[in-house]
Amino acid sequence: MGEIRSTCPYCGVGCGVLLRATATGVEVRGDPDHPANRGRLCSKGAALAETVGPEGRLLAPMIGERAADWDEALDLVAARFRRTIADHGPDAVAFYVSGQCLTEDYYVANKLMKGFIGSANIDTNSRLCMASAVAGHRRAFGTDTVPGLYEDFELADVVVLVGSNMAWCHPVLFQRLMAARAARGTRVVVIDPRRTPTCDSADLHLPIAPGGDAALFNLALAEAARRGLLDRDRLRNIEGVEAALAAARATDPGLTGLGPQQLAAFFDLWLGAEKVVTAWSMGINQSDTGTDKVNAILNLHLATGRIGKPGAGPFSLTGQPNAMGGREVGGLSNMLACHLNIEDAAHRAAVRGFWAAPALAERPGLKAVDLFRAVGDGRIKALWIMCTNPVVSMPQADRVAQAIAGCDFVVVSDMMAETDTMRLAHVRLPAAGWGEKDGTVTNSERRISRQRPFRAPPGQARADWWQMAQVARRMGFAGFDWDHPAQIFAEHAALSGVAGALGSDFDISDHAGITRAGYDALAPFVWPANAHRRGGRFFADGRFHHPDGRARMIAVAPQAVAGPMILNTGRVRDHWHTMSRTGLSPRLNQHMAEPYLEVHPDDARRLGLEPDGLARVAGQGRAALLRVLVSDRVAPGQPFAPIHWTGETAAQGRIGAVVEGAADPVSGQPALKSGAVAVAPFVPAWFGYAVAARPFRPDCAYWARAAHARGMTAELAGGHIPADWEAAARRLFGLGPGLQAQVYADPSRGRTRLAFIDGGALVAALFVDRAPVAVSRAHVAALLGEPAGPALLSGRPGADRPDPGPTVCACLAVGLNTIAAAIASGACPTVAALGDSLGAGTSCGACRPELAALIARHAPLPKEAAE
Ligand SMILES: Nc1nc2c(c(=O)[nH]1)N[C@H]1C(S)=C(S)[C@@H](COP(=O)(O)OP(=O)(O)OC[C@H]3O[C@@H](n4cnc5c(=O)[nH]c(N)nc54)[C@H](O)[C@@H]3O)O[C@H]1N2
Ligand SMILES: Nc1nc2c(c(=O)[nH]1)N[C@H]1C(S)=C(S)[C@@H](COP(=O)(O)OP(=O)(O)OC[C@H]3O[C@@H](n4cnc5c(=O)[nH]c(N)nc54)[C@H](O)[C@@H]3O)O[C@H]1N2
Ligand code: SF4
Ligand SMILES: [Mo]
Repeated sequence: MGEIRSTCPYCGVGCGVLLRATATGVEVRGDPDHPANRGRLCSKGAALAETVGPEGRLLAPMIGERAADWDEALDLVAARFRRTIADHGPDAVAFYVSGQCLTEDYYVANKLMKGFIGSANIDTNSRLCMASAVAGHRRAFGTDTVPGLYEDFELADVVVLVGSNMAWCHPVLFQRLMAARAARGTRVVVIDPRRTPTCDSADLHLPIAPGGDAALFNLALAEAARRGLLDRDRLRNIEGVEAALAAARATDPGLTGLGPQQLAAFFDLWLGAEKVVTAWSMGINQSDTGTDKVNAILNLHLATGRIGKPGAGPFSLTGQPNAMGGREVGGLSNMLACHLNIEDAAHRAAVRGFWAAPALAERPGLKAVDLFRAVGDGRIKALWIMCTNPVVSMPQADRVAQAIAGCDFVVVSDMMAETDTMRLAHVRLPAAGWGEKDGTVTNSERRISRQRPFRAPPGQARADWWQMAQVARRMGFAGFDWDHPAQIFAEHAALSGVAGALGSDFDISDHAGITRAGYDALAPFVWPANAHRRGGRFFADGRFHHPDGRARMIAVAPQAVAGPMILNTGRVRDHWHTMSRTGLSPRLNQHMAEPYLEVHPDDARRLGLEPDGLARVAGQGRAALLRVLVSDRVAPGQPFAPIHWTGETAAQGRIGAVVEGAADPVSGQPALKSGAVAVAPFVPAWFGYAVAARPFRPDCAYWARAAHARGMTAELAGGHIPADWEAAARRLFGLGPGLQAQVYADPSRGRTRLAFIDGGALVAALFVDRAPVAVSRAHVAALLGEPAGPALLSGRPGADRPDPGPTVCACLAVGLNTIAAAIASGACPTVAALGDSLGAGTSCGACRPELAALIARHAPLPKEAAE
């Protein structure tokens, strides 16, 4: 069979992939012809084949704990929604969907809720992600338009990354930027309170005070005016210039937390180049002043005319593969479809007519935070959650869990049988996943690409659009009888033509007549795509989408984030959100295997936190237990924790439970990066490390488990010491009393080591210590299934087999110790030399910033050599 062209299901870069189905799964490589990545993939894209196995999939619709067939499940969902609406009105039901839905899924959900049920209570996890960018764009431009293209990162002279850890979160676009930097000397500025891996490849890192971004961009605007750099022609077509300038001039530089030299360096770089791209993501959006921060950035680009030109413009990096597509179809509760406004009567009339909608929603629905509040207090009585895991990812996550648990009727559609949200559903619907689904996604540069299946879904799993359309039909609604996503795409494209005629930027009416064959062959394209305009940048002509054609500058009064301990949260390189898929990949689990709290050495000293010990992080009256990572990459008072651990993968790793998430008044997006917390050491009676050939679920105060190529590994810690470690270990691993055990115990040091042997091979091992267990994880886990030798319990390889240490390069599985040794020997003074001798960093390149940092740390040479 030939290769199938599809798109990576992870980040908003939207890389093209080539898939070849094999007897056991799939081979994945970067599509050299896809304009987003030209063949490149990052570690997550390269590991896709490891995440499409049957493990954990939900295979049949479940009503309670009983497997049902689709007819019964869909009839039940339709009946319960119909009855709830009849008894309590349309606003008593809600959908909560996701930027990982395909455009076709999203379109159907939005049409059903806003056109036929007659409520706008459909919101999406994009509220946690893109809502402030959307609101900022709409305020400035009149519509939610990302003006630029990826090639602008390659054409710019200065690229500013603000609130973005691009090296880890948009790795392939970052590699494109790094290639341009190597070729033409692009200057890169990173604005982030943390010194992230992205900073390691930057010319200037500004460790901004949390929330200080609006002040910084305001000050740059005032400085631009002072230097006479405002674009007088452009200003004539902008409203609100004077007020914005006045607010900028009144800004207190103290709010940025930066010194005069740092500010001057930034102004010189930004204002000294015509071709500047300012790209931002969650460090800007996820704030209770996120919309103002976005507008402070847009103000500066508008006022200096650096917008809509090759190599110049503001650029909102989208997170999820279809965050942009969801915005196009109107997945947010305050949008209509195709960038039309729900508040506008003419827009509503057009959509009503096009859909022949019996009950078009008249006003915006509830935004995510309020939506779950309404679930909690019983105003919403029937809820359908699709393709997202809010019990982990929402702020106040325990309250969200309680709300869902208390709701009369909850449907969850997911690929996986067990997620923290799935566990609370009355009806669980098995969703087709990546590799099985057929549809389109839109990436950060407005490029629409096809996802194509390489196999049929397992069991009875079905596409999300099909599930929604079936329920709509069973509720008695007409207009939902597609039998292929191509028809939905065509309908959406036709509606976009109607929207375009009303002035919407989103118009892809070129494709309104697309056939099944045309859809199957559809090549990636950038919108708009219609008789007037195809692709390209917006606003080059100085015209905007407000009714008067003018842009708006917004007067922004910056505010500081206050508090002695501000919890910053975000992502790690090799995991995707709640890990339901990346957690299946042993390679990806090697990079970071535990939930952790990164704290500055001063905080650690002050609070009595031990390196590698445990910390209790409390906020909202809830706590998480995390491994302590002491590091000066974070500032004092600004600890950082990753978002990826769940009730499935850790005892108390759900960081959403401790985040309050006050919402931005304009966008409704919660502040997910600035929760007030208290941090204290958690001192357990024992620490443990366990490995087993078969999956196990620990039950102690602290645990974090991860899939491994040979089974499963777990870090453990407990409050009290069991009377009999051997019995406790057998319970932990589910092993009978018959199985042979090797035991080593040193009670004086609180040390016990147990290995269980079956048929001469190691099946499980437990290492217990009073202090954090010092064994080579990589070595011990690799012994699973191997013949049990005498040195099994030493926990270290013999002198002949050096310990590679934790994995740094996930693609080629090169460990930290191996790399550090190569650097220290003087043989590898550069990242390129490490690649030549060890292969590290030569595949996806995502670890190159870490390699550069390791060179800086271990090399007998000055840092410049690492560049
Ligand atoms: N590996 C990986 N990649 C991903 C994802 C993933 O789960 N894993 N998820 C995807 C999704 S959905 C998204 S939304 C994107 C997110 O991509 P990013 O936004 O790049 O990722 P985050 O780690 O959430 O946050 C970015 C940075 O914001 C900084 N920050 C915190 N507060 C402030 C502040 O006040 N000002 C500034 N300037 N910075 C601040 C944090 O220190 C952090 O380094 O990543 C996408 N890509
Ligand atoms: N504190 C804090 N919280 C955050 C963030 C942060 O930075 N800090 N970031 C926020 C952001 S930007 C985001 S985007 C969210 C992400 O948060 P979530 O959306 O909750 O995270 P995912 O793990 O991606 O959830 C997707 C779910 O859908 C399932 N799934 C995958 N494919 C399909 C499919 O095709 N159909 C269906 N029906 N299901 C499927 C997966 O198994 C998984 O359970 O988290 C937000 N929460
Ligand atoms: S950068 Fe990585 S995660 Fe993002 S789309 Fe490309 S391969 Fe996938
Ligand atoms: Mo996101």
